Amino acid sequence: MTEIDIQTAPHHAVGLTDEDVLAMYRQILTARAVDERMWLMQRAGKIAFVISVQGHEVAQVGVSRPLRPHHDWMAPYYRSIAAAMSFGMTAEDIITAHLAKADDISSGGRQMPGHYGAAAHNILSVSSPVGTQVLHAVGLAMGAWVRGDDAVAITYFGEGTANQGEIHEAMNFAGVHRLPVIFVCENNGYAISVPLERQVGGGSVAARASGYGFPGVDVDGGDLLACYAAGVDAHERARTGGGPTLIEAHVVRLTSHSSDDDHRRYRDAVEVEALKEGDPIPRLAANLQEWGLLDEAADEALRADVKAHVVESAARAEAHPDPDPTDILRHVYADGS
Ligand SMILES: Cc1ncc(C[n+]2csc(CCOP(=O)(O)OP(=O)(O)O)c2C)c(N)n1
Repeated sequence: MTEIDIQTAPHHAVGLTDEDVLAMYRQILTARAVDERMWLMQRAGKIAFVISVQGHEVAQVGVSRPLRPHHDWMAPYYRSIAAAMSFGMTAEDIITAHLAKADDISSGGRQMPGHYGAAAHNILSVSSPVGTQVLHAVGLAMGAWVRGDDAVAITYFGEGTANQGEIHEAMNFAGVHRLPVIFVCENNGYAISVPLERQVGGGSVAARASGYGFPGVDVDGGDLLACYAAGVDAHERARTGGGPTLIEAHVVRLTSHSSDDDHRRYRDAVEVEALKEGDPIPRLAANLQEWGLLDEAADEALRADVKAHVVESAARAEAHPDPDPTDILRHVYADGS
């Protein structure tokens, strides 16, 4: 491997050890492998619907890393596979949820795929209407403030969702009360088929933050260290009474919006082909090699290990029992069952 000056390694400069960065890389690879496996399972008729994290993994793992699992709170959205994993959900948990098995920790098989939630990991359940989770995160942050603890809430959403009315209400309220909340907008340039220029007046989501009275930060969502540094800064501000931060991470959506969509109907062939160049994973792998943390053989071994772990996780998830149809109304009404 390449020799690198320990004092100048860029990950050390943002406070990450070699082990930290390699663990984050493994998490990113795992989220990608889970996603790819689920597309195969969807095509095989085992999973009804997939909505992908592909292209967003680096941003999610980087920004989420500074948060404290079991202490801070997460209000995710449907692409939050890597974020949910950084709070403790496993590959098996994610796939079990998509298969709607009885012991799915998100909902016992009662939610549609992509609707993560895990009480044991402080992860709120995803709601289908886009944007509702942002108000929930502000509520969580207010709860922490009322209790007087230093918990922070983080929430994630797309730039299309950033235009919903409740996002403005949530951010304004959080700004007025300086609540400990981190808003993460993962801007992939599309809300299903609608491109950015038809969604966001002025083109920038981060720029809106000054109107709510807190910092808005633009970050390259393919740059792990920049995302991590933005997360550290936002977390520190929230935890110490400095109020909210809005992070806009610019990412690519490598797939169609979901398995029910075909992006070739609104992205031309040149754009679809060019997406691969924006894939953050090969870029991160190249960085890790530059920083002396990985060589090609080690990378291949790591990817093979991750793939085997995900294949085994999927097999275990498939073997879990299906829910009993007779208790379909459990958790729907307050009947105590
Ligand atoms: C209130 C509401 N309106 C519309 C929809 C349908 N819908 C689901 S995802 C989506 C696009 C959201 O795009 P964006 O927020 O940019 O996130 P991305 O999927 O690109 O990550 C829409 C319109 C919905 N679920 N809820």
